[in-house]
Amino acid sequence: MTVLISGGTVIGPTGSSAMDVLIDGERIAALLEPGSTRLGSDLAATAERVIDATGKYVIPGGVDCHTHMELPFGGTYASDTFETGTRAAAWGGTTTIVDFAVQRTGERVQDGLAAWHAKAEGQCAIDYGFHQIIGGVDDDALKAMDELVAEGITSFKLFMAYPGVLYSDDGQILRAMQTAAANGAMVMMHAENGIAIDVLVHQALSRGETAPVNHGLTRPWETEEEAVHRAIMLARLTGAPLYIVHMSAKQGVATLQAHRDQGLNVFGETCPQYLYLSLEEHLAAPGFEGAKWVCSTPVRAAAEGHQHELWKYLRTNDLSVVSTDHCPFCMKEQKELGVGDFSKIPNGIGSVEHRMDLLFQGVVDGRISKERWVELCSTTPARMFGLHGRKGVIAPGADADVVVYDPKGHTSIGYGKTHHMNMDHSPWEGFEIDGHVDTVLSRGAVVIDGGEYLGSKGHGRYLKRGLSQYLL
Ligand code: DUC
Ligand code: ZN
Ligand code: ZN
Repeated sequence: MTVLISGGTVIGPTGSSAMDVLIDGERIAALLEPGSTRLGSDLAATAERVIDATGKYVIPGGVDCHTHMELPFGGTYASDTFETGTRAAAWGGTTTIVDFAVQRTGERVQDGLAAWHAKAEGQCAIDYGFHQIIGGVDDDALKAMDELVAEGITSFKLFMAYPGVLYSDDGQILRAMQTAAANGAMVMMHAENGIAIDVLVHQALSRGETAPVNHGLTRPWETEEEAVHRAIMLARLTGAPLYIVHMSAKQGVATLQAHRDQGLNVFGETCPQYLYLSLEEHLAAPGFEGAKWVCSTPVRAAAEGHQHELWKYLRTNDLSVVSTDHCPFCMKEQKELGVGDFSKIPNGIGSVEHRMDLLFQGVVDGRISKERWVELCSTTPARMFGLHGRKGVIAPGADADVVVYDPKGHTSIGYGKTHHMNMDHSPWEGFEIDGHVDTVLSRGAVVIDGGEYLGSKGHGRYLKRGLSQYLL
């Protein structure tokens, strides 16, 4: 099928211009000046479908490089399946996810990966790739890292938190980084000092401090900054590239910035929850309500000024990517596991549907430019994780993953309003966005159009990824 998206403003990281976009099958065939006759005197008459984007933005579909569909966590599972989670992503203008396959301590890496393929295959509405969590670094796991790079899994997440579950000690991190330095893979780090945090958690509980707010109080910024610094030192020592996930402490990003300024291949990611939510307003909400916003790293105190600083670091590129860390849990029977003990609340917030809108609000509010919006949400994550050329750009030859976004539209986020994630509440209840996802195409197929879902389960394909484009 040929599709012509006409009359819109095409946005990329380096600028915006009035262009018509011609799609042929699954790929973008051409960008044309409006009214161009180079490919025919009346292209609109020959295209099988014309989408009128007059007054709208035409952007590359969102690339959310940090999701956890069906993640086993804290005795339960993240509540979105690949089917429900990728459908919700499509509603919000995200057309690619990179999810985390899990190897837990004692399991074979290849078995963890096979389990993730089995969960996702034939279920997804949009294209998907995998990172691999290495929860048990040993000789076999290190060998598996080399094998996986050849299979298109070119990034590995390690945890400095969650002792006894996914935690790697410094020696394990060092060995995994040496392997990555040799095979070209990216090391992704959950940078929190889990050993210190576990002591603080234990002490808080023994004092009877059991409410959700204690989740944040027992993970103070020092525990993040210390781990960020240690991870960077180990990366420096080994020569491995390092991407620090879900950064929320301004001090951690300041440390990252200092080492980026020295020319190290170290990168930072943040998520909408750390830009908009706070310990005071959300985690400390009355009763058990704060459990909705329990995630790790935690949402931090507005009084400490993290949120404002993180927006600044998005502008300076010390934070290069905004992902969601989508890890949804219902209140009923899931978050409720932690009534009377905050440490038993499953960690995670669902946002896969709202990232593009939430960051567009940052454009409206004058915090980032519209070009930076596209760069943070689409182009850089694609380049960072080996999808450049296919995803994250509107250019001839790229996959036709395109969003027509209405900057004059409006989106009311909330349960029973705009909400397609498999959750019994919205962590974004009441957020009003001065923009709207109108039309979404995934590899040339219209999946969202005028408030209707037209996609199908199984349309989404597995993406074998290359190495990061940011490395020499
Ligand atoms: N953080 C979360 O909030 N959830 C899942 C895993 C993680 O690191
Ligand atoms: Zn993490
Ligand atoms: Zn995560």
